[in-house]
Amino acid sequence: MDIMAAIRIVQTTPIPGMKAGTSGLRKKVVEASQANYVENFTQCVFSVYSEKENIEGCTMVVGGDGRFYNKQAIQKIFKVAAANKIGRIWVGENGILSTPSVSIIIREREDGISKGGLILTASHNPGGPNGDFGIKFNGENGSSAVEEITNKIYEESLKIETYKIADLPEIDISTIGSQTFDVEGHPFVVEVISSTEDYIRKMRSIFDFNKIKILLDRPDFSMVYDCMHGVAGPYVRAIFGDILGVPSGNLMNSTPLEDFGGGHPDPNLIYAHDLVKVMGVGKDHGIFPSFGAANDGDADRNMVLGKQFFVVPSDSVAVIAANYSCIPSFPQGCIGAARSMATSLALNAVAEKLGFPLFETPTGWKFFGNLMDAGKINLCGEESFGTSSDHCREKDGIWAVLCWLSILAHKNEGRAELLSVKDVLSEHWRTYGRNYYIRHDYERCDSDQAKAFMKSLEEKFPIFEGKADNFSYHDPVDNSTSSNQGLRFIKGNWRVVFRLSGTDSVGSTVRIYFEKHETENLEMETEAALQDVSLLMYINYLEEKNLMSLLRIKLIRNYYYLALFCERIFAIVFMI
Ligand code: G16
Repeated sequence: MDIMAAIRIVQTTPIPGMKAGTSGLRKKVVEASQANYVENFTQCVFSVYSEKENIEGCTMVVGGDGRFYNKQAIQKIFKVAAANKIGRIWVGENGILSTPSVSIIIREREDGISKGGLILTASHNPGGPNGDFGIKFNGENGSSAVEEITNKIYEESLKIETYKIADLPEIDISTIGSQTFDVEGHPFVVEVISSTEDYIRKMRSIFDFNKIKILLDRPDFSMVYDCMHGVAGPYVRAIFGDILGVPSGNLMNSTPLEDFGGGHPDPNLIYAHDLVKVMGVGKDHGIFPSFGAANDGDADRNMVLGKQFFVVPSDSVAVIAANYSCIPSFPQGCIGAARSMATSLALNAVAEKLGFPLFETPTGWKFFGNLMDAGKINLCGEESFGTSSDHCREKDGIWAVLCWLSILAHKNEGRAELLSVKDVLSEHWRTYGRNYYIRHDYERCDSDQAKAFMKSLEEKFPIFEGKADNFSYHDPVDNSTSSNQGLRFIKGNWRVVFRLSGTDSVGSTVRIYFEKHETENLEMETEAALQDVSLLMYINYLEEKNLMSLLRIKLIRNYYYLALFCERIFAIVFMI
């Protein structure tokens, strides 16, 4: 007989700060684990969503990146969901589901019957009791909720007085199978599903695994994958280990850990240092693998490396666009692409030459969803290590790695000598030019100071001799406008962008992006190529007072800036 559970109405009070950032709510565990936090948020999601959709008896997906506090949060979500008359929850085994796999399950499992899902992730942010926790709501199309919805959830969170909860027992999520409860006459089913099955099926339908295997079996090719102890591990072991035959020793950090092994699960040159070392990036000689890849905590970001070589994410999406027809499910190539404004213009060069439309959106994957739903694009990418297509409505780290392997497999067909990742990039730059690109981050700045700093920059617009503006996006599909999305300074072949991060759990991060397009000097060091651009900005347009207060916090970690700073001092001394 089904276990019976009663519904209770619990008195609560609003908890400030439940405003979604670039992608959902991200908070320190200490804050998110306070009484009523998860219940308040979940109740607000269901209250807002039920105004739009009839959710009684519906199916929803729940899962996340396996970080600390997810398991407790999942049990709380079950209780609130049952009391709000949700009919069934698909939860990943042990609560594990990567962000792109949730999107695929929402869209495709049982013909897309699900009305949406809750993803428990703070993405690339560190985990553990002192780390971050995150929760976000994805709608019926598998995409992160749009601002209209997240703003309503926030408004609701400011006035919430009660939430509903079903008195369910602790539900076992470690074994695949279903458990049914009788919640005051309504059936409530928790179905524990395989974390990987739906995702692997989808990847098989997109890629030619046999062709990729021919590349991986070449005696002159080897690859290493760093899962950074995030959620990618089970997917990577199944696809790259079991199906494609990559030795298990080459699949690094592939067990998901609640604290990501104490690391920062962000696949970039700083935090994916194990992989960077294995691949010999920055080393002159040695024996290194031909291909390296890494994903972040929830497996939606990707980093691709060649032997002693780093692929800049903005270049990565441009290379994929230029070679899209190498991937079996895109025989027509790119029908349209989108990039966030801060992402380099490398994709524009491909769009121009190959003649497909290009959209420039604000930062945040959710902005791509409308364009995909309207059939306007089938590829998108961001500088923040995100790339994906319309096969789901999230960025997809493993998909991007498989794209790269498909391109390499295609280009190496019948070749005696291996065409490397670096060779692919050099060929790309010769055809489309090269966008030298670098990002500087000033983390954990005081939020008021960071805002004042941005304001002081806007005040410099009139004295800037190029074109400067505050980016605003008009969505061509739903006609909404998102303004204040970053400051652009453009002059000739270079561009500098400033924006505040939307993924901080504490304080503010100022991001500065430097870019320069070159058609001739294609093999320079990035820092050297951009030196004049960054120096010019730092010397002429930054408010010294604001910059200094930001830098006091960050100077030590920004070695590159330190070098520039010294040069600046020399330059000033020299001018005097
Ligand atoms: C999230 C969004 C991305 C966005 C990134 C930028 O990534 O999903 O679309 O590019 O944030 O973050 P910020 O605002 O800090 O620059 P993720 O991987 O954290 O979900």
